[in-house]
Amino acid sequence: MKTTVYIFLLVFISLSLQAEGGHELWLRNKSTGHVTVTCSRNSATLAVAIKELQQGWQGKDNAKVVLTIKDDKAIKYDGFKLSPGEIQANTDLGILYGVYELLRRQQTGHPIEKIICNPSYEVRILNHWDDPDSSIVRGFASRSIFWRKGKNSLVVTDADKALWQEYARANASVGINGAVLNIVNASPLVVSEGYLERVKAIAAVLRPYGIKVYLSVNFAFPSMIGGLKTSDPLDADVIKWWNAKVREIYSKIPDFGGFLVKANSEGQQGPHDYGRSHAEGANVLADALKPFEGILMWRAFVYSPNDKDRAKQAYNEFMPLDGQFRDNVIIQVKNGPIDFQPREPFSPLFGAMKKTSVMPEFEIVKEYLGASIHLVFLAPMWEECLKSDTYQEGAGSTVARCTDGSIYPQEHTAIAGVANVGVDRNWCGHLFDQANWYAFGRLAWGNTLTSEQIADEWIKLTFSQIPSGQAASTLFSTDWTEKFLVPVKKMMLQSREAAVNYMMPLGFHHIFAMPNTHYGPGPWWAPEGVRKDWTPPYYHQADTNSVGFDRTRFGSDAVSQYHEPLGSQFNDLETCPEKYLLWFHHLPWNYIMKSGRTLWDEICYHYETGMQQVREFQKIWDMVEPYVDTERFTQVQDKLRSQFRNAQIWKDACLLYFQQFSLKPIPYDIDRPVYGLDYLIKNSDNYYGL
Ligand code: GCV
Repeated sequence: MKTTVYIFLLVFISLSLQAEGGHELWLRNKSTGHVTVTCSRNSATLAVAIKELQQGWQGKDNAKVVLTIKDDKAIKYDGFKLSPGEIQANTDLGILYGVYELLRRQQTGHPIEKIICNPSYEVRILNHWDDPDSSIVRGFASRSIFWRKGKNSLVVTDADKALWQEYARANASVGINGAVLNIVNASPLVVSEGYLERVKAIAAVLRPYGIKVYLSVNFAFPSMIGGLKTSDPLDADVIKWWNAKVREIYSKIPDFGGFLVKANSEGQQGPHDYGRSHAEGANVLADALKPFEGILMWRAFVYSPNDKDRAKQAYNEFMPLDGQFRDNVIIQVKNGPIDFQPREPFSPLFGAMKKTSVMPEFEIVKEYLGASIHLVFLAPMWEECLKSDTYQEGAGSTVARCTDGSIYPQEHTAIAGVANVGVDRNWCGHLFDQANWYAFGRLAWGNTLTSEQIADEWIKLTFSQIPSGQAASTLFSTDWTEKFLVPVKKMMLQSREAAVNYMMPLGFHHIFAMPNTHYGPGPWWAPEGVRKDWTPPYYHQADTNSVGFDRTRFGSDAVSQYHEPLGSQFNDLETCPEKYLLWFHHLPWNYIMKSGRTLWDEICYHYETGMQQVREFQKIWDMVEPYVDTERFTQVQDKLRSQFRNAQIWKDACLLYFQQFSLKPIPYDIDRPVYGLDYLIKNSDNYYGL
């Protein structure tokens, strides 16, 4: 009898779930009662705030909320004070953020308490790697939402505006307040008259939501499109050109945010081409932006083919320049010293400079973490970075505190995320990739939030089903919590570690089949003539005795770029965390790990564990089927199937390849490889299809 009732209940729940394509993101919830909102001022932003309250209100029916704008020193930037019947802020935008916080609390069943809520960073910005031809580099959600190809590429349609507005709303709801609209490998088109008009149109739609627009520019624009013979930053005509271009932009977009620059990196020109330093280059653009209060984000993603250890180069180039940059320059530093690998120790540039603003750059799009096929929740990776202790000013000098101005004052503070948004119906390609967009915004607002809290909120907002007229507080039944929320959250929180396990555990890094995708394994990939630092053997250095990159004091000495006692901890085998072992150490295959196993065996068990974790995710997802509409359920189920196959490929490829060096058996309690190494090598550019 009990079973019959249970089955009946499940069937009932499933039938009542409406198909959803995921387009509404975490903003699906509608109001369950009436609210009266009073505010003594008017503005486009306040109008949005009032509308949001009325459309998403899930508090007491016929309640009243007062919106108060007044100066309060306890409130920083666009922060706010929240209490049950009032939101107070210094700015209209602060009110809007307060509204989203209030609604989030209602819709996730959290009490509305008296709180002051200030953002950790002044600038919380998405970097779109969108090209004006509408393609997205490392994008997995189809084409750009900003740019279109073809002869009508500059026509702004109502559909464009509607999409940009939805995008702005989603960003504002999690506190994101800026967007760089084009890729760092910037095309000169973006600063041409026609394109600037389109930027102006985008800015107009984003403005009420507090999103400023920024552009990536190429250092060589003056000679590329300005008719000048040089782009030397100290040349008077070059300075004039930048000043005029900036004036032109601000004449169209008075609240334009500023520029992002990738210079002397991966073929992009920069000040070094003219014998000038990064600081000399950056300052010219910064000076042009300064009168308009614009900022310049200058990337530290630099590495040359000749360096013995790519991981050291950014620090080596930028540290000597500390104090030489203008105060509206922020050095944008990727979380890891190499790139956005599944796991890297934090970049030593965090906590290094004391007189220069530094901002973290995270990659929301999963370039190296399974594209939009694998389910990988990235908040734990970013949390790991933000909470890492740099020891800049003794213990407790976390990356978060070194970048948000808590340790050394910075004129500007900022954090960037490479966006994963495109015109796909669900915006990101994978439903769970929406959680990464959400998580970036939440961490940018509050850099001490936990991944657990963020996952909890996102799941509730994305999957709850609100019967009309019912408030959220009654929504999260024990059944839903135990059978849906808890397992799905567990899956999300384990997913990044699972990816590390089946891709590159124990400090392995950059062992992808490199040519195009950064997707499948390719520890063997090293064609003749290709830059060594683009090939996996440069990073894993496997031979028949040993494996790993020696960055100790006997090796490249990258450990010395970290403050003490961290440098010594990484240097010493006893204290180096095993998760970074092969990042910092070159070790024999039979080195004994803390578990008592040999290094080789431990590697094998990690790959196996990762693969089994994905198998568990499949089971979890199948079990929660009754709580998700069919459309979203099947989408994720299909992708998990591919993820499992791909995890198997990663395991087989890496174990069979490294076994050629270790010459040891794969422990016999581990499932045997399914694919052969020759087959995997032959198909290494085609893993998506396997
Ligand atoms: C936009 C990596 C990526 C490139 C990217 C580069 C960067 O190398 O593979 O696609 O270029 O990082 O961050 O500039």
